Amino acid sequence: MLEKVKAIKAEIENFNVKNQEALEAFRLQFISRKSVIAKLFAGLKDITPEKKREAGILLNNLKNTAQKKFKELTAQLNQTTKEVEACQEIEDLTLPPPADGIGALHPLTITQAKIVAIFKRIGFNVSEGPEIEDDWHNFTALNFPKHHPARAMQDTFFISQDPEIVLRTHTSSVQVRVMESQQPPIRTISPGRVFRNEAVSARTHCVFHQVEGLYIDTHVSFADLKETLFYFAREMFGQDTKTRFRASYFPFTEPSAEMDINCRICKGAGCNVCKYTGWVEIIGAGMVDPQVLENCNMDAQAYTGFAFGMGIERIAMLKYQINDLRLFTENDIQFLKQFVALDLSFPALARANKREKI
Ligand code: 2U9
Repeated sequence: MLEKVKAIKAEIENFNVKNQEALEAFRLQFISRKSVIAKLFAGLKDITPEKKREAGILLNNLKNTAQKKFKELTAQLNQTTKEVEACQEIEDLTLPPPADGIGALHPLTITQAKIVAIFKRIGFNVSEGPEIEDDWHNFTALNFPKHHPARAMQDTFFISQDPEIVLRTHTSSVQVRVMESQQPPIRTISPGRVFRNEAVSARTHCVFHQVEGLYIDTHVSFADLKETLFYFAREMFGQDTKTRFRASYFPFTEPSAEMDINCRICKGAGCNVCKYTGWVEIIGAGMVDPQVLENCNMDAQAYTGFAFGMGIERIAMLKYQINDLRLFTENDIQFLKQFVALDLSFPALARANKREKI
């Protein structure tokens, strides 16, 4: 009897099932009423009472082994069936796997697209130009004469000293090129990357992005400038946004001003961002200096113009409450993926965001 039990136990342990039929065969052979184990139990009646107890323990053990194995084989078969069914759901196994999230729009891309869309609605077009500029387009045409202290306002990366070739410190250089090649009316904005020789910190970076704007025509006035920037501020930050102008200085505009909006973060209560003033600066602006118009072959008697400039990082920080400039370049996925579903009302962004769902 012991030998027989051992042999059956080995058979049970080595049993494998590939399908439902094999599982049923196991059940019939080891579990059912007509199984080999049931037959061994039936034979107990012919054993002497002394050996019956020992044989009973042995057979109960074998029965438990068979039942445990049956449970395992059933679970294993269910799992295999699920996997096979999942594979069958894929119609064509030779197809490349679905894209696993192809990324999101960068918050600076979103912010730039919003700014561009706002100005496009009021008739501005977009102009682009080189990041590597000559001294004329980056400085001299914009009223930064050689050795003028204003040049020190924009710490510059030089590509070469003679001739002076620089990484552009602002995208106003693009607008000098526009004025040299086009006649008024000119209504253009220039978004793009600019470079300044500054240490990287939470508030400054050596590479950042700007949108500079220019409007040249007959009778363009400071009132036009103010209304344009008021409109921009309300479209960008909400219709309840308050604005104020302060006098300022830029070499290329006269008069010059800076525009503040009421702090969107503390709503005027006072916080770190607004340095407890309730106001934050978002834009520099002014009437284009007649000398700059002349430098760019425009008739300064016939035409006037306004210009403005803003840092895209600064607008994005205020809009999305980002407190460290370095986050824009670290590419931390946790930071970046927060911006996926924002602002689907902008067609270009909605199109780009749709790709995320592939
Ligand atoms: C031409 C003539 C004048 C563009 C202007 C500013 C004022 C300005 C800064 C904002 C923050 C740059 O990113 S920032 O550091 N810009 O304050 N930009 S007026 O003036 C022009 C542009 C083109 C031909």
